[in-house]
Amino acid sequence: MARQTHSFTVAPSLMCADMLNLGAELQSLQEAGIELLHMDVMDGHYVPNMMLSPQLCEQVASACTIPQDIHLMVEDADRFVPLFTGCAPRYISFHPETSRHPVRTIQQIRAAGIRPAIAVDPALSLATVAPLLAEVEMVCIMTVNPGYSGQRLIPWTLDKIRELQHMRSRHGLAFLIEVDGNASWENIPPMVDSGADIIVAGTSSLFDSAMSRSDAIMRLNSMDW
Ligand code: S6P
Ligand code: MG
Repeated sequence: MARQTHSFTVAPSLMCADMLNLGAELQSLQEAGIELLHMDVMDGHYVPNMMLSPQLCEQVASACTIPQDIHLMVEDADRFVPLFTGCAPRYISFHPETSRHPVRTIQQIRAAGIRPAIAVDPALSLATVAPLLAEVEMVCIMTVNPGYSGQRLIPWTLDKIRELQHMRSRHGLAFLIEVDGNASWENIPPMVDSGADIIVAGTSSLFDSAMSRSDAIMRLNSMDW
């Protein structure tokens, strides 16, 4: 049977960029036609690591025109959402178990003119988030545990991408499916075949230390299936 063509958007994970050379990194991503920047926010509580601040997101917004995709990995999503509206991102995603009333958090994001999204931890079942699917513009399936770059894929999370795609078509919904974690040259094809619309590209592909940024972008753009 012929494979179905399914294009995808590459969202570079900015925490994997060379922070001491960030201006040049942003310029080359913009020149390469990148359409979304994945910005990981970590509070040292929900995950045992700390990452990107609101100030940095605002500086990035003034240094380039690539829309931002803010991924909140924080204990209290409601408290963090207002901190990240200043950079006018395209999406804010949060982990629904970090909000007492996730629908209210979604409404708060939408009221700020930002597209609401949820991120699904590997251990969280899709049944748990099913009531939220009609409310969001994007669902991020995490294929590693939140907190760090450079981890290995949890293989059965690929089944969740496929299951989510089925739920979307069964209910006639239109949210995009993003996949985040160990999107390597080997893992991207099964992720996209399973239904990923957006691939978060980190150390496993775009920021692969074994190749130049431009070679990595070229390889990503020419991926064929
Ligand atoms: C992980 C974070 C991710 C990473 C990304 C890095 O907590 O949400 O967005 O930045 O997974 O990519 P890689 O290829 O190093 O796994
Ligand atoms: Mg992320």
